[in-house]
Amino acid sequence: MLFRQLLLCTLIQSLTNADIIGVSPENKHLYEPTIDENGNKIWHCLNDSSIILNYDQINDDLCDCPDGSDEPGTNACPKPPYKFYCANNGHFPGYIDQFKLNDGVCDYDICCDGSDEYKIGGCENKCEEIHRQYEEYKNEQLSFINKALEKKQKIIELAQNRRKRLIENLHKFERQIPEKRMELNKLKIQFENSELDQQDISVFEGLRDHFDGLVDRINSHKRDILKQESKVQALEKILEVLSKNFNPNFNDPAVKESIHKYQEYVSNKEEDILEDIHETNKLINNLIEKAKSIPHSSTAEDSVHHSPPTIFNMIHYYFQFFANTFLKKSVIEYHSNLSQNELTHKIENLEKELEQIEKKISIVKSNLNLNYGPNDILRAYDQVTISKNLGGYNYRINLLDGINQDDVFIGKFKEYKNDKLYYNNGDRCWNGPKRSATIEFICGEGPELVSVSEPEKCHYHFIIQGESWCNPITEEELKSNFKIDYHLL
Ligand code: MAN
Repeated sequence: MLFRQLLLCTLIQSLTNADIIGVSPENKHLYEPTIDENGNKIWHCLNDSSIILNYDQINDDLCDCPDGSDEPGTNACPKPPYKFYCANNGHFPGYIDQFKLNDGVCDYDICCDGSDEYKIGGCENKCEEIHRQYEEYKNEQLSFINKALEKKQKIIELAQNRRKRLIENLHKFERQIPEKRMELNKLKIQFENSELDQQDISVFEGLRDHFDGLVDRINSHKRDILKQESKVQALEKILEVLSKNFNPNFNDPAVKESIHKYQEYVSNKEEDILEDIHETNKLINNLIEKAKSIPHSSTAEDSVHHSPPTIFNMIHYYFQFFANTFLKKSVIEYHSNLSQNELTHKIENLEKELEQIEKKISIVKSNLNLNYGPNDILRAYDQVTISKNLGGYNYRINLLDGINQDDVFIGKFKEYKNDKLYYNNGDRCWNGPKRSATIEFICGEGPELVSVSEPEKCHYHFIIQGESWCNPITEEELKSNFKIDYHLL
């Protein structure tokens, strides 16, 4: 009998030491007793070690410590430092506010073991069933989230492919620019040169003054020669008459010698002098005709005199120099067979083309700079329409474009900021502002519009759910999101 009493006392003693009700295993060490000089078990308040209590003052329903640390398992102190610990064996532990202890309500969502009502009782331990529900919920959640994350990955890949394609297009357009500019410069040079070609004159026209002077000169020489010739002919006539009619009987040696020399002169006289002059005339005429048929193409020196080099010719010159020196290949042709009109047309078209390419580059660049959310994920929703009839209105949402409520325009996509999409500049409300909207996203099967509200007049708030907004879920999140199905308890 004595032995049994001793055993019970020891058991109660050890239980009291080990398990202060409401204290979690990790805080247990804070509630270890100390033995004073008289051999009594004592304990110090947690926030003030100068306050010493008898060990049995813990959970005696009287608040002794300023921080309430002496009443972890009762509702005696207003704000104890730790919540009441429910062990919930077979499930996960819970921590409940002390004011909910022994209030006649079984708070199974926190204490499935019913320990929050340990004094009153009446709360059966439901941990087994609740844990079964939790496991079921957890498995459903994990299987959904795994599938959702797979889908999200595909959506991210789609978004990134779109980004990649945009970048490729940007590079393609950027590569076209120098090609087109070079082509344009070539055409401009050709146009410029065609202007010069038009001004081009034949060699004859260029040297006309010289030719005219030369011809005048030759003609005047010809006239001189003919004049001289007629004088010579007159002289010859005189000498001829003399040589035929002189009287040899006078025996004048001077006359005899002169007549003799005249006869010698006549027998050696060349008859082709005039012919030579004709030849010269013919030569000059041929030269003139030839000169008329040869176009005058200016040499570098000439162009300095005739027209100063333009910027295009200079660019061309240096480009050609570079190309000849480094590329060993001439790229630009100076002249074109096209007419000036055709060249002008081509230049205008090319300029338009360049302008369009530059515009496309700037559109693509600003698109690439837009914030489309983490991983650019919203790019995947370009051209996607999310529609739903809610509250009597049919909503059509194009995330990256705009929102419609039946025929009313609610707003144009403005930006993505702080995980939300903003829309503005919608149709004006009667006697009110222009319509605008905000979209918030939640994780779920989708994309689906799950709710719409109008928190302020004509400002709408939409909630869209979809896998794109799911993230890996932690055990802690699962535990806090879990809801008991009380019908099954
Ligand atoms: C329409 C709808 C409503 C809006 C009113 C404002 O009925 O667009 O959402 O509140 O106009 O007049």
